[in-house]
Amino acid sequence: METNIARVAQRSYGRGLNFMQETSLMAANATPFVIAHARVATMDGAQGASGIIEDGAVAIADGRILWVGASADLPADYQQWPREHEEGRLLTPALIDCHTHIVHGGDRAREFAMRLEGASYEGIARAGGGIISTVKATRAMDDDVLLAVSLPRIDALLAEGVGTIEIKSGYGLTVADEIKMLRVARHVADIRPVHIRTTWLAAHALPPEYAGEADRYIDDVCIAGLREAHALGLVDAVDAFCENIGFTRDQTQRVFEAAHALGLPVKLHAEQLSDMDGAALVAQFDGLSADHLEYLSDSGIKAMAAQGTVAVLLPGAFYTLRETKLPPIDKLRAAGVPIAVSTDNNPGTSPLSSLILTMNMASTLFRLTPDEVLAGVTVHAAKALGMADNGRIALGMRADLCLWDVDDSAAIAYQLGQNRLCKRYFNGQDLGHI
Ligand code: DI6
Ligand code: FE
Repeated sequence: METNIARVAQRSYGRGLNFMQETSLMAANATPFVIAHARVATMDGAQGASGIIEDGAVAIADGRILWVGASADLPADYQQWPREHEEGRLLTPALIDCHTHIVHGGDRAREFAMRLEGASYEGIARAGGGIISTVKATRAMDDDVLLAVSLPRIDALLAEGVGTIEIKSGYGLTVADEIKMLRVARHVADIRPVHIRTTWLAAHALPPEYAGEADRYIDDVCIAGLREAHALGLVDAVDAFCENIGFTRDQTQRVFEAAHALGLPVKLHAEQLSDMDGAALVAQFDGLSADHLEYLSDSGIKAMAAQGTVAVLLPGAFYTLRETKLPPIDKLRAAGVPIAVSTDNNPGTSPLSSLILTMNMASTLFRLTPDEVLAGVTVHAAKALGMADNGRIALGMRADLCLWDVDDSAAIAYQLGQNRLCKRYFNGQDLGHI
C-alpha cells in the first residue's frame, strides 16, 4: 500500500515538473497578442446566453482581455500585434469546476461494489463507512502525499480546459487536518496553470470522536477552526452539508453566522437527499450558491431567485446514487435562477474527474440545453464562486480561454470520451496545442 502511494507520488511529481516549467515560462513572457477569426462565445449575452461573435477577435495583454469584437473591426492599435488565425474554431472562456472535493486520500471502490449489491449510500455512511473511511485515509497523509494522490484527478480536469477549480476541505474533520487540506489545495496553483478557490467544509460529517456531540463539534472544529484557517488566509468561502445524515439547519446557521462575522461568503450542500429548507437558509445569508437541489421546494426556489443565489447542479452524484428525483429544473429556469454545473468530484458519490462528461450528463440526465450547460461551466460557475472577472470573454476579464475544434458548442460534450479542446490560454499565455 505504501509503496503504491510512493509510486503515485513519484509519477505525479514527474508530471508536475513539466507543468512547473510551463508556468515559469508563462510568467517570463507576456507578449500581447490577438486571437483572430475564431467563433467567440463571449458568454456575455443576456442571462448567460452564449453571445456568439462569428469571425471574432480578442486582444490580450498582461493576462487580461483588452478588446473583443468582429475580426474586421480590430482597432488599428492591435493590428501590429502577433496574430493567431483560428479558422473559425470555437473560443470559449476556460471552464470552471465550481464544486469539488478533489483533494482527498484513498478511494471507495469497495463501497461502489457494495452499492451494486444493494447497500444504500446512507446505510453505508450510518455503518461508519462512506465519508468516514475517506477521512481516515486523508488524515493519514502528509501534505506531499495528499497532493500527489490528488494531482492526477486535477490534471484530468486541466486536460479538458478547466482553468479554475473550487476545492473543499471536509475529509480532515480536525482543525489541523482541515487546514492541511486547504493548504494542499492552495499549493496546486503554485505548480499547475489553474486558479484555485478554497472552501471550508468542516461541517461535512461528524467524526467518531464527537459521536453524539454534533454541537460541540460545530463549536470546536467548524467555527474555531474556521477562524484559524481564515487567519492563515486559506479560506475563500464556507460550506456545510445540511442533511439528515449531515448537520441540522440550526447547526448550519451557526456556521454561517461565524462565516459572516469574518466577512466570508457562504454556500451550501442543500436538498440533496431530503428537503431541509437549506436553500432558503443560504439565500437568507446572501450566499453564493445552493448545490445539488434534487429535493428543492418552491419556497426554496423563490428565496434563491430573490437573492440571485446560483443553483449548482451535480449530475455525477445524481448518476452515481442512481437518484430518480430530478432537481426542479423547469421551475429554476422559469424563476430566472442562474444554473451552474460541476463535477462534485469526491470518492463516494461522484468519482468523476471529467467536466466534459459532466456537461454531457447535465444535458442527458437533466435536459439542460448545450447553451445552458456552457453557461453552467463558465459565467454561472464564476458567479457561484463570486469571481466577477472570470467566465466571460469581455473587456477586463482574465484571459483564461479554450479553443475547441468544433463548429457548434453542442459538439464540445456530445461525443462521450472525446476531448475536442485544441488550445488553452491561462492568464493571457498560450499554453500551446493539446
Ligand atoms: N454530498 C455529497 O454528495 C458528498 N458530500 C456531500 O456533502 C459525498 C461525500 C462522500 O461520500 O465522501
Ligand atoms: Fe459536494
